[in-house]
Amino acid sequence: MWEKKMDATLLCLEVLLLCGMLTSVARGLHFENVALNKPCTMSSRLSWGGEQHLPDVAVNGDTNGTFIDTGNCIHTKNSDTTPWWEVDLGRSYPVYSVVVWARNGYESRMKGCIITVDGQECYRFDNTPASRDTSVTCTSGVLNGSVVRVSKDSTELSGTINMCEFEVISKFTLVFLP
Ligand SMILES: [Ca+2]
Repeated sequence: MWEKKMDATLLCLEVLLLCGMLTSVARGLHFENVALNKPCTMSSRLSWGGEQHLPDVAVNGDTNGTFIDTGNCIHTKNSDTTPWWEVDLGRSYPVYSVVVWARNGYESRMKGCIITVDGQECYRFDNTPASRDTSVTCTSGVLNGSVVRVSKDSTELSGTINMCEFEVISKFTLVFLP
């Protein structure tokens, strides 16, 4: 009888320990925008605004959707029939989701855009997003890679890539906290 009581006590302790570990794990989940302030390049750049609208403004942390005068959004040339923009994360990350902030009133320009991770297709915007900020996950699941690119099919009515912020959300290794 005494041994059974001890077994039950140990079982209870193990359950409590497991619950405690799970709580710690939950606290340790860490998501981060790994594209923030990383180097970017793009196929062409609209000349409005001089040095404004450089490729890096899409990862400057500012989601403001006003294009003119803010220099906060990228815009490929209207004549560019194979436009693309990409960010180099510096090393390989698991890409859990991507958040795109379109230009105010120009959400339709996201239609036709294809997001790739090291050349692997992550997501294709078959339709105009319902809102200016859109969070998507890769259709085929989490992809690993260091270069995340947005490109567009030149047959789309508006071939321009015009967006104000692009976030790559990655999850880091679990951290056990007290
Ligand atoms: Ca921005």
